[in-house]
This record gives sequence, structure tokens and C-alpha cells, in this order.
Amino acid sequence: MEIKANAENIKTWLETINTFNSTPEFGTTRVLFTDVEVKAREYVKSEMRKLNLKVHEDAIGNIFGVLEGTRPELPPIWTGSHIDTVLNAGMFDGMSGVVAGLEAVRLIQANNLKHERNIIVVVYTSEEPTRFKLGCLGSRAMAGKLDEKQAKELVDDDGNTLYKVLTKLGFPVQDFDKVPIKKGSVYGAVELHIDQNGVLEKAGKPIGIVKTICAPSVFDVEVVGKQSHAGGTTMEDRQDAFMATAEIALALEKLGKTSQSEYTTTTIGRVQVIPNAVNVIPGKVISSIDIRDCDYDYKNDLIAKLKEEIKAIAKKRNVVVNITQYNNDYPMKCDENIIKKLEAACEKENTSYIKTISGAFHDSMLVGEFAPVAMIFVPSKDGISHSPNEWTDFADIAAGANILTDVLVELANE
Ligand code: HGY
Ligand code: MN
Ligand code: MN
Ligand code: MN
Repeated sequence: MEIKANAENIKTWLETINTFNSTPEFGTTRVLFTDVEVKAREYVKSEMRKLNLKVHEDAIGNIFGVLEGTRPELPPIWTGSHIDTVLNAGMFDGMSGVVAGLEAVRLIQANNLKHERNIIVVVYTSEEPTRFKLGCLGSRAMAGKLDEKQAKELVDDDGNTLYKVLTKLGFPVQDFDKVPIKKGSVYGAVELHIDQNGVLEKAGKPIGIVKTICAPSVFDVEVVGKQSHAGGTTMEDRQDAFMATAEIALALEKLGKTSQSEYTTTTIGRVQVIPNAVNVIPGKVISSIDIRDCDYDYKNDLIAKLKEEIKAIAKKRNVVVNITQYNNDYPMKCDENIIKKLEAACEKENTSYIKTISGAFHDSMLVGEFAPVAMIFVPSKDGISHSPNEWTDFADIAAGANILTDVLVELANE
């Protein structure tokens, strides 16, 4: 490939997407279908059109930018990622994969690289669980694991359902049943993403080739005790919803730390204390629990153990605990054929790499339900992500875009 990826393009695209931000004073926040995210979508679609891509969207807002091949009737090749963020995030998680896809289709045209299959840059809707507590909504619907009924049940903190938000934004919700992708109708999908864990930086490698993507199970845990006076209620008389939640949190952490699997993670990211007043013993506490592993059975064993512990804590503290489970996702093994192509492309581009595991989930975890998937990782500085301090060198993303381009073209001619 004569013309190589240009880090300046990557920088411009990422910095422009980053202007669509509702918390410029503290990192980047671009929550699904808020006005900044809708503006970012419009910007990416306009950049796709400038790159001669034919743009369309489905009923849940997945965006497809199609670079026509010479045999468009064949199952296409996908690349892409997400542009929505967690709260007060960085500018690379997700966006790196979208702009690397844009740069890849630019390189394919600039180098006049022939390809039979269509190559499609995809922006998946809502990879982050920020608004609806469940992640990968767009790729989940593509995998046939999120239908219209569930879209009417997913509710944000203001009581809006996903379905209502989609309808208000004018998406063709009547075609929700057309979102699922038939197995075999996509020949392969390669996602570039930051590694979010510092493994590449520690190994001094610019590229990671992902073997397996760990999968989450997410819960809401509502603890109901007895709201009462902080001074008038003796320590013996309390049914303190917060202290019960704290004991559950420590039990969760212990299960994570003592796990036999090195890829187990357990996290409580959100806590709502009701009524949340200095001198009132909380009557109700709602917290989120995020449990992950690369081993599905191991994850479910841990969940069963946690539920036992919660039962015992509830009894001892005389509180009621209601658990709502959002998902129980399967870890995704990446496709050996594409992994081999990625390794060969790294050798061809004289770029060193390591094989690695993704502790973070990605859209590829669900796309893998209907197509062979693979992921290219680029290094996160100090392993930081989901933070304003997230950083990846633009040159590293450009190096990843070169590998991505090689493999997309190879797959598109297979
Ligand atoms: O949480 C995750 O693993 C992803 O970054 N949304
Ligand atoms: Mn993320
Ligand atoms: Mn991501
Ligand atoms: Mn992702």
C-alpha cells in the first residue's frame, strides 16, 4: 500500500467528534440520542458521504457507510465501532474504531485497491450502557437479542423508553423487525479499539490482536429497609438500606478478588440513596452491579454465590433485596481465520503485536453472533479509559488503520 494512513486525518476527525460534548469542562460526555450525540452522528455521516460512502440507518439507529465493491451481491465486510460515551469520558473509546474505518476506506480508494465485496463502516447505536443501563443496543438488536418489546421496556432516568426516543427522532421503528442480521450475511467484521487496560503499553507493542472478548452480566440491586431518624433510631433498631448495600458491595468485591479466573471483574458504578439526606437513615438504595468474565460458566457460578450472600445479608439486616438482571452476555471468541490475516498484515507492515484478551465488552461481542469477528487493539496510555485522562497516540491509531485496511481488502477479495 503506497499511501499509508495519515495521523493528521485521525486527529482531525477525533477532535471534531470531540466538540460534540455536553461536559467540556470535565472530559467528554456524549450520551445516546442527546443533542450532542445526534450532532456527532450527523457529522460522521457527512464525513462518510465525503468519502463516497452510501449512507443508511436502521430502525435502532445503526449507521452504515457502504463502499461499493465490484460484486455487491456477496456478503460484505464490516468495520466500525461506536461514538457514544460513558459520563466524563475520553475521546478515543469507540471513536478510534469509527475514524480508523473512515481512514481505511479513504486508503482503499487512494491506493485504488480493488475489492469485490462491499466494505461497510458501521457506527453501532449505544455501545455504552450510560442511558439505558444495557450496552450494545444496536449490535444486540442486530443479533436478534433486543426486539421492539424490550425497546419499550428499556427506560432512562427520565422515564423515556428507548422506543419512544427512537420514534421522536424519526427512526423507522415500524421496521424494528428488519434490524436482525441473518447469520452468514456478513462475511467478516473487524473492529479497531483502544485496549483500555495498558497491556500493550506494558509490552511495548503498538498492536494487540484480540483472542476473546469478556462478557458482562449487569444487574440493578434494590435494597429496601426502613427510612428513619439518624439520631432517634438506636443502632439495634435500624434496617439501614445503605449499610446492607455496603455489605453486599464488599461481598461482591471479595468474590471478584478471590476468583480463580484472572479475567473476573466485579464493579458497582452507580448508587442511588433514597432520600439521600444527611440525618436520615436511607430507606432504599438502588445500585448497579457489573460482573464480567471470559468464562461464561465461571461468571454464572460467581453470580449464584453472590445471590446466596445477598440472601444472608438481607435476612441478617432485616431488609428486602430485589434484583433485576439486564443481560447475561456470552464471551466472544474471535475468528481464527481473521486473526491469522491480522498477524500476516502486522508482519507485512513490519508492526509488532501481541495476542490479548479484552476485559472490556465491545459491539464485536454481539456481531460475533452472526458473523466472524476480530479486533485490533491500540495502546491506551497508562491503561486509562472511561476517564478524561484517556489517551492514545494518533500515530498508533494510524498504524492500526494500516493493518485494518490490509485485512479488510483481503477479506473483501476472499
Ligand atoms: O464497559 C465496557 O466494557 C465498554 O467499554 N462499554
Ligand atoms: Mn466504553
Ligand atoms: Mn468502547
Ligand atoms: Mn466497543
